[in-house]
Amino acid sequence: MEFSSIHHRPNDNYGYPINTETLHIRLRTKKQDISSVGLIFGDPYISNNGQWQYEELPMSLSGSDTRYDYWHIYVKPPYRRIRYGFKVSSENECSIYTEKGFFKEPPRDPGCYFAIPYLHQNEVFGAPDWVKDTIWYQIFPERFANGNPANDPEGVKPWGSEEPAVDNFFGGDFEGILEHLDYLENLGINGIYFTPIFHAYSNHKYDTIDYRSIDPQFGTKETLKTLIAECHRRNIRVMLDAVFNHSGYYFPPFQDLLEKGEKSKYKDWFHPHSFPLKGGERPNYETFGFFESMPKLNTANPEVKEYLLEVSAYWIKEFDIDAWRLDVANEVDQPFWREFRTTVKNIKPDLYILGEIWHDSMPWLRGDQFDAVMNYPFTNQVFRLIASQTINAREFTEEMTAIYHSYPTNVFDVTFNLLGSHDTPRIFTDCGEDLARAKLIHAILLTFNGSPCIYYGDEIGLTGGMDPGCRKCMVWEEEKQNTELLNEIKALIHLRKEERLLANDGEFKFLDTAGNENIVAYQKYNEKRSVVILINPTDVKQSFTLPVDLKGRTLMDLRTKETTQVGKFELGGYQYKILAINH
Ligand code: ARE
Ligand code: CA
Repeated sequence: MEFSSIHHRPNDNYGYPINTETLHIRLRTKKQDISSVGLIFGDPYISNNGQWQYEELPMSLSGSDTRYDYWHIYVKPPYRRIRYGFKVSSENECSIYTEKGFFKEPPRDPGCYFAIPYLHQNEVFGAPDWVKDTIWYQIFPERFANGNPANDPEGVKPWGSEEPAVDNFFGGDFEGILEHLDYLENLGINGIYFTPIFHAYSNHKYDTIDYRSIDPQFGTKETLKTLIAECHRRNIRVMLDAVFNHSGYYFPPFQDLLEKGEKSKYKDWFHPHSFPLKGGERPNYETFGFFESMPKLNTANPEVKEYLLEVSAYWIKEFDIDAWRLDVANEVDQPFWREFRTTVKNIKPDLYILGEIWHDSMPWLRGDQFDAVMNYPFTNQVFRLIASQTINAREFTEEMTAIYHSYPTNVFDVTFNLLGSHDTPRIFTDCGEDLARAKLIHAILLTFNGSPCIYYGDEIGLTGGMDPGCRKCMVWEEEKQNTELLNEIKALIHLRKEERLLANDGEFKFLDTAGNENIVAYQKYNEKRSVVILINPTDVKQSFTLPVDLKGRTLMDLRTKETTQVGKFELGGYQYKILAINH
């Protein structure tokens, strides 16, 4: 038995409440080292003649990555508190794993065990209910549609007449979006994430000049109100982008600092190193990256805090937005985000808070800061599987299993999954403009756990490389759209809305494909029903069998409505299947 690989900690992804009655407990062990695990648990205050009273329940395997096996169990401690340990068995050894180490026999002192002292309602991670039913669509407003030439910025280029550059403008605006809401409704999406819309100098608007005004090239506050009301009428939620890590160069407080230097009353709003302020390659003030146009805000300063929290509240109160996406979220101090959460949730309890973090994000997802993060680890793995084809199905399954176990399941259920964004090359380009692979990667996005997001234009096969290449003008001429891809994505969205299990109304697990390393298989299930998704990421036909517990049963193909028997399967190159079964 490999003792040094056995790991548990009673918090975060290893031990957490799903609700005030139920705990989800996980244990990590070395891959293929342990044959069974039991949970030993009891109430800390119940003993008999000085002997602690405990029960034992078997845990089941919830997945394996490259190095570890993961075991899990749900328990309902009657008094909302628990002490527990693990009975870990291999073929020839058995040991009791506790907070105080390993024992041959279960210790009778509850003080030896792991402790979850009490299940508090306000400590249960809870993202808004509507999120798991949401299919997002990301709009980069300058490039979606130009509905009003009168508000075009100076030097605007005719729509789509040239490649997107760091500094060109095409005149996209709110009226353009309003004109195409029918298109979006028809596509089936029910949430829109807008990259920044506040007054700013650049075409991407991440360099805010005024957090309380709309950029005149996009429209007025009135047009935004109309747009949001129209979205709500169609049951489409609206998410805005909050760029609080830094302001823009032309933000008046920064201009004041530039002008007055040390004497400026805004000195503590930023992080100047010396005076006078100098930009250039290495500015003498802190910035996002080394961009002189993006001076970093001092979010620990109470004045800055108050200012930004008022801004956050303003757009909810006055415009009824449903969500905030937080730019560069991991470079802003966490105490700020805790106050941010309290502020916005007090106004609108079901507001969704999405942090932009590309890395492991557990510290922000403990229920006191964000509801979700942009799931770039997912993006990277589906990219490697289908686009660059640098990993096979088994490796993908292992990588995703590791990601799955790095978060509580209720966090994973609402994570914001994306194939790309305004910060990455276009997925159609990444897939070598291969329609079959583009369809397949969207099939994963729209059947996977989490809340999926489609980057505008990906659905019609828009192309483009790295930023700024990925910010082309949307193509509206039907003859130039990839309608086959569009129809496939529409059908997948429709299915996700129809089949509750696809919208994360159940549990998730990867399935064993009995030795075939080229098939990805996952199951979403509850006591009554299962949906099984099969993916062939190779260009050749694959044969495989599914786990025995489904053998002999009849499955319904949710797309063709044909039925098949569980047994040996065949799946053509780049094909997928979505199958359902009632238990
Ligand atoms: C500009 C030009 C680009 C040029 C770039 C670099 O437009 O063409 O390539 O400069 O020279 C905004 C604009 C960008 C602009 C940038 C600077 O949208 O177009 O780039 O400002 O002016 C990290 C951060 C993450 C951040 C990404 C970009 O962690 O927060 O970098 N994303 C947000 C937004 C961006 C936005 C900003 C931040 C700034 O979504 O659109 O940029 O407000 C790894 C790292 C990640 C890293 C990621 C991507 O995975 O681990 O930390 O993300 O790569 O680089
Ligand atoms: Ca315009």
